[in-house]
Amino acid sequence: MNSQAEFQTKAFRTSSSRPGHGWDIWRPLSVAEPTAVNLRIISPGRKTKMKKLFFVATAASLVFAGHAFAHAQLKSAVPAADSTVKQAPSELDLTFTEGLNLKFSGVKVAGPQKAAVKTGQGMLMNGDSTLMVPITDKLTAGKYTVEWHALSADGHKTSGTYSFTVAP
Ligand SMILES: [Cu+2]
Repeated sequence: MNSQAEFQTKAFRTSSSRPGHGWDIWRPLSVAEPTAVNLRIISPGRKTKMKKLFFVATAASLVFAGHAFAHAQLKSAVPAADSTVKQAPSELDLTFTEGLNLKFSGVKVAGPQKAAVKTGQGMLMNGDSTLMVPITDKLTAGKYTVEWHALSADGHKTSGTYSFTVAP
């Protein structure tokens, strides 16, 4: 190698390894435009972190989606939905999948010919997940519809309707 070729090689190496020179290496990185340069600065460790973040975000969205179906749904009732009872109940027990906020939870009961049934002050039992509502009217034979609304302790509203029949 002659001395001039050696000098040129050194000069090239020097200029391309100096910050501020060799713009193809030190060009500004753009997040919106993933380039080979961008990908190169993401170390294997950072890739793993991003994978973890993606996993956490996916899991979180699944949890939220699942929760939309989970909060304060009616689990069971006494008298049970679609049941026929011989004895007129003196109270309704509605058990939910979550604890309720009593102030914003309650029932409306309608009897045959949609006549309103008088109910007393509801109360919560069973870790606030069972709403007990006294029935002040004496229920006669017929089909009764319970329209319930609930506010769960986590602040979500749900509502629903079920019926039972009194057949002494
Ligand atoms: Cu909820």
